[in-house]
Amino acid sequence: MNLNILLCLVLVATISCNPIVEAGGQDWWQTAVFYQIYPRSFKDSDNNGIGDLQGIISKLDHLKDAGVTATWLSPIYKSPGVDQGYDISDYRDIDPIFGTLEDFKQLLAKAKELGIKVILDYVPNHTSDEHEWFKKSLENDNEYNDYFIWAEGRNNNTEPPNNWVSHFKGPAWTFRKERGLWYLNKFAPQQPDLNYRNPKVVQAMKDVLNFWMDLGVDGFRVDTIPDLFEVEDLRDEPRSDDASATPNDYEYLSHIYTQDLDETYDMVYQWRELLDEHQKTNGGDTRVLMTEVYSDFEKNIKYYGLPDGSRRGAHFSFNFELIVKVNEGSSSMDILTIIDRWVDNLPEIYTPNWVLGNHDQHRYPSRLGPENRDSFMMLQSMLPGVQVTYNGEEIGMEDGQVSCDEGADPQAIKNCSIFDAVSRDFERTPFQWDESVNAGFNDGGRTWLPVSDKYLENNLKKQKEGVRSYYNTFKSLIDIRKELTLKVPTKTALLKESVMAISRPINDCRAYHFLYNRHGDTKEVDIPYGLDDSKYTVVASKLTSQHIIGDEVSQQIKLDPNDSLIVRETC
Ligand SMILES: *[C@@H]1O[C@H](CO)[C@@H](O)[C@H](O)[C@H]1NC(C)=O
Ligand SMILES: *[C@@H]1O[C@H](CO)[C@@H](O)[C@H](O)[C@H]1NC(C)=O
Ligand SMILES: *[C@@H]1O[C@H](CO)[C@@H](O)[C@H](O)[C@H]1NC(C)=O
Ligand SMILES: CC(=O)N[C@H]1CO[C@H](CO)[C@@H](O)[C@@H]1O
Ligand SMILES: [Ca+2]
Ligand SMILES: [Ca+2]
Repeated sequence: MNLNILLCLVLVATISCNPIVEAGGQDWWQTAVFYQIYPRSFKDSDNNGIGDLQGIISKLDHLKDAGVTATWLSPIYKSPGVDQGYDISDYRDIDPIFGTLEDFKQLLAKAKELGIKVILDYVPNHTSDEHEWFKKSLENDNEYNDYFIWAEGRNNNTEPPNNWVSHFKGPAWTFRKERGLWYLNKFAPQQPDLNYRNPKVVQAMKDVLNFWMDLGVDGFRVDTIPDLFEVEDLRDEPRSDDASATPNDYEYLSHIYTQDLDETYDMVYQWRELLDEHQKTNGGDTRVLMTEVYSDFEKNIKYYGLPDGSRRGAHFSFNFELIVKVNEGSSSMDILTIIDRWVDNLPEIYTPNWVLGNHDQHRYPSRLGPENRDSFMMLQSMLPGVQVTYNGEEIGMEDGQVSCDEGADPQAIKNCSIFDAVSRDFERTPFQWDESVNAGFNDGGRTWLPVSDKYLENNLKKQKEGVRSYYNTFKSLIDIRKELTLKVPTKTALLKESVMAISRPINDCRAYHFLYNRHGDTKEVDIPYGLDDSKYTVVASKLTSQHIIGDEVSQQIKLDPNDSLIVRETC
């Protein structure tokens, strides 16, 4: 029995006691909102069109104001920019377009002052071909010759060593006459894959993590991790069952020898040990490791660690199900099935998490219908565990409008006939701060992507002034979430075929209930798991709802089509 419960039993006669909320020793990150900043698009301090660290510093108060306690920044490392910061030429320095290491230290200091944790992106799969390590490897320097994956080609070295295909199409190998060998690049040729079978590489990359933690960084988000290891003997991959793929397409092969290898999980577990060790040695709060994996549930949970917890990996591995499996047409039943799977099947020692958007996916108000944006905002906040919010979601930002000639996404602008289908620029347009020129992103200079036309009707300043606004909803949801610790059960129900319900009973006398009538007609439903004689107060509702915050409702409640709300039950 834990001490809190014991204390409660002792005190219960005299003091009202709530062991469920108070107990548990929940760590800072477990129900936190992690706010992803895409630095290029957040705030441009020097009016050169690209967001930067001083811009972020000047807007950290916004995070504080919104109630956010942790932020993760998309890559800010020194990079030639072939793949928008995912080709890193120095893991220990800031790219000049974003600022300097001094700026970053200033950012950390200000964040610390405001109580906001700072998480950095970690891109371990490959460096830039301009990284010192690669230059030395190219010169066959003894120390570095094995830092990358070099191999002799087939057919007397005239063809790549095997049939592997790059994510960006074509052979995953590039020939360099300096060494007379081919190197592996699973993305662009300017992104040589690091050789994780070389212990020196493993150590050098661990040193990078320590470098940033020594500066005060609170954790890392690891970019698409499955590609870390490949089989050592470089054997050919078999054909996939995708009949429409051509040999140049990544989808042509089944990636059984280049993705999700056991060694990759082990490396994640090693990084976790390193983070834990850093905390043990230097004190302070938990350093958090989060992994980005677009794989199925079974693979994804292996990144968390072994099922019995004997080895731990990521504190959480992003759950993208609400992105990849939910669309505008999804029924309440479809969505609840997805939620139940995570809630019911994630081993209890692990913490669930919920993501609605990021810099690689169309913004959810555009994907799921602008009309449904606040319903999904409420849904996400009522789910157990970590919430991940992409910058702009707190004001319900939709995708911007970008044409191919204004675009920047390197894979998309290569071929304008596929731009609309594949570009990620739409979800990366500048943050909409206010109604001034360029939405307050900068002082009217150029902007690296066009500012959305919608900024006059939708910007942070306007939403702060509104009584009912997405931003105000977002803030009040963060307050509610403070009560929804991991100990609070999550109960789902489908009512009258179209209404989804999520109940979070905190104790016998207090619960939150989320109801969402997706499609269908007006429905009258009984709040499930609620008691007849309880009091029900609306604490959040869709902006167009007839149910206004503060209204008292009965256990039986009427919901218009697409209406949603959260009620607090008290007795
Ligand atoms: C293999 O390539 C080398 C270098 O280009 C050439 O000298 C040699 O003749 C080739 N051998 C065969 C068998 O084609
Ligand atoms: C409800 O939302 C769906 C999806 O966005 C939309 O197609 C439909 O028109 C909405 N229904 C009403 C009555 O607003
Ligand atoms: C551009 O994409 C279209 C549509 O997939 C394709 O037919 C065309 O060959 C591509 N052009 C180039 C230059 O790759
Ligand atoms: C594990 C890893 O670093 N993967 C990255 C490989 O490169 C692509 C393209 O730059 C990134 O998107 C992945 O995150
Ligand atoms: Ca700038
Ligand atoms: Ca690799």
